[in-house]
Amino acid sequence: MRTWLAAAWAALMVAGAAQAQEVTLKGITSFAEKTFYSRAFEKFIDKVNADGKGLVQINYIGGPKAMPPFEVGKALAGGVVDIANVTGAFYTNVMPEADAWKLTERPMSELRKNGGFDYMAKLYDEKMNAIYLARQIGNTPFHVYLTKPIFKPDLTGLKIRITPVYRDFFTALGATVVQTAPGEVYTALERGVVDGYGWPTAGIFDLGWHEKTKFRVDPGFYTAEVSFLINKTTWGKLDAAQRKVIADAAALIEAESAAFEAAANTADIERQKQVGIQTIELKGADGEAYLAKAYEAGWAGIIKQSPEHGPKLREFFAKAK
Ligand code: 173
Repeated sequence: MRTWLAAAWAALMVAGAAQAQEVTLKGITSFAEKTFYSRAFEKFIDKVNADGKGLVQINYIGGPKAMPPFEVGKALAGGVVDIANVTGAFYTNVMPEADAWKLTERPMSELRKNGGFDYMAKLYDEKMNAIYLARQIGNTPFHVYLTKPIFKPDLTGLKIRITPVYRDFFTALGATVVQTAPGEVYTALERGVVDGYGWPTAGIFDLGWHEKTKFRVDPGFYTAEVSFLINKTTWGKLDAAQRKVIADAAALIEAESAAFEAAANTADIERQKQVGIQTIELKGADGEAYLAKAYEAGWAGIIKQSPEHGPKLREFFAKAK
């Protein structure tokens, strides 16, 4: 009897030690809830919460109503939130190099092999106490959207809403730039504070900007980036099974991103046309000069912000010339 009890007790203890308690992580998005750039994150959370029953759950705190987008990077670094959906342009105050993701001309699958991803991962570790999980947006260009037409690659005399993504390029094109979070774009357009804004191909319908937009400038430039990050201290406390739930869900989102983005971009270009947004196409030499200036100004800006890492990132990210 004694031996039996002792054995049963010992078995229970072992089971208890092996089975970690379910952990709940705080998740935040820097884009409005249920809008395009939050959608894949919401899908990721649903998957983690389904696959992670008894192991790990994410409590979705929400978007900019819960926390201003430009504060998400600091909150993640400090562990105020555990997991975030955010673009590098929103946390250049913590890690200026993150804005360089916009300049990648190779797919993430290649960057994960050529050393570029590892180089960035080290910066996330050192500068942000963070682990980079997945890039959910990496196949969508940015555009200039306008309320007034232009006829050449020149924004002189126009006031354009920006984030750090567009600052160097639009300034090089002669624009006067005004930085705002996405949540302030509609009002800025409505009040005539700006004559246009930078934004990727998809998503202008989410916050009603199509009502105030007359023109989209093509070609698109750069490659928009939105990614999932997790606080490193949080990650360090998870066991292998908990980490696997998160890493698998994240990998699935990154693998699906190209198709997910292509469908949204095609649909939104069509919808923009339907609502009367005209395309200003910079053709031939004008288009080439526009794109060349975009990358030249973009890299010059990154290298100025980070003379130590900028040139190295350019080697990994830029297309072989
Ligand atoms: O324009 C923006 O707010 C911005 O920088 C961005 C970046 C990635 C996706 C969507 C918007």
